[in-house]
Amino acid sequence: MKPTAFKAEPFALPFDPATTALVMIDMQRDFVEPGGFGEALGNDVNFVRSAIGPCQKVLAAARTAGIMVIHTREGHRADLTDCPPAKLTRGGKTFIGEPGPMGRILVRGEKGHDIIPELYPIAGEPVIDKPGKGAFYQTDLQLVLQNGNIKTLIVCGVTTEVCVTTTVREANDRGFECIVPQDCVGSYFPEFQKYALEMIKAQGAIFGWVSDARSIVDALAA
Ligand code: TIU
Repeated sequence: MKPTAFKAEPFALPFDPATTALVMIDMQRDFVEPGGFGEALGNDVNFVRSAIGPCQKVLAAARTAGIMVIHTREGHRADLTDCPPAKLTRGGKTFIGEPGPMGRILVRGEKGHDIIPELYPIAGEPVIDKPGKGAFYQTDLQLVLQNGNIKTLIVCGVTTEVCVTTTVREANDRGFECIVPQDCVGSYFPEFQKYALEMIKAQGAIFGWVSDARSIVDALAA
């Protein structure tokens, strides 16, 4: 594949497939299926499930194009020693580490913590386990990207205003160019979805670009 550009707002983003990675943020049962952390916080998971189909299309296009694909999962050690006490106290009906219908909420190794079958990683795709909202904090993501000579990130996943934009901000400060396909990210709150996306591309792409699944798929297939 030759270098080309993603159709995006506020302007097109040139990219080279050899230095571009897809980062799929936290498409875990705990956030997108009933009974997990998202629902425990009082949210309706149906709001974020619309991202699954477009994410499948972008994931398939990335695999076909042969670009690097990385998945992240938010969660904690079984003994919760890597979970800040302040994070443990926050939630709704159920808290991190407590039993739920898909195992202990947001605990590594539990069914709810794992990635949904529709977007499951295949061999060769790194999975980054992260204790925080941002994918760079206390993980080896930066090292993986640097070793892969990656400069551009296509960032998908949930939720738009929490783990997606936290990661995009972290990546932007580290010199990566981030593009977010708007239909591949989901929020439990429609107004947060709208404004989180507007913030990314405001002020001449202050910390990233916004696009859509179709434009990403078309550019990767070009
Ligand atoms: N609550 C919420 O919107 N999100 C999170 O807690 N984690 C992620 O976004 N992955």
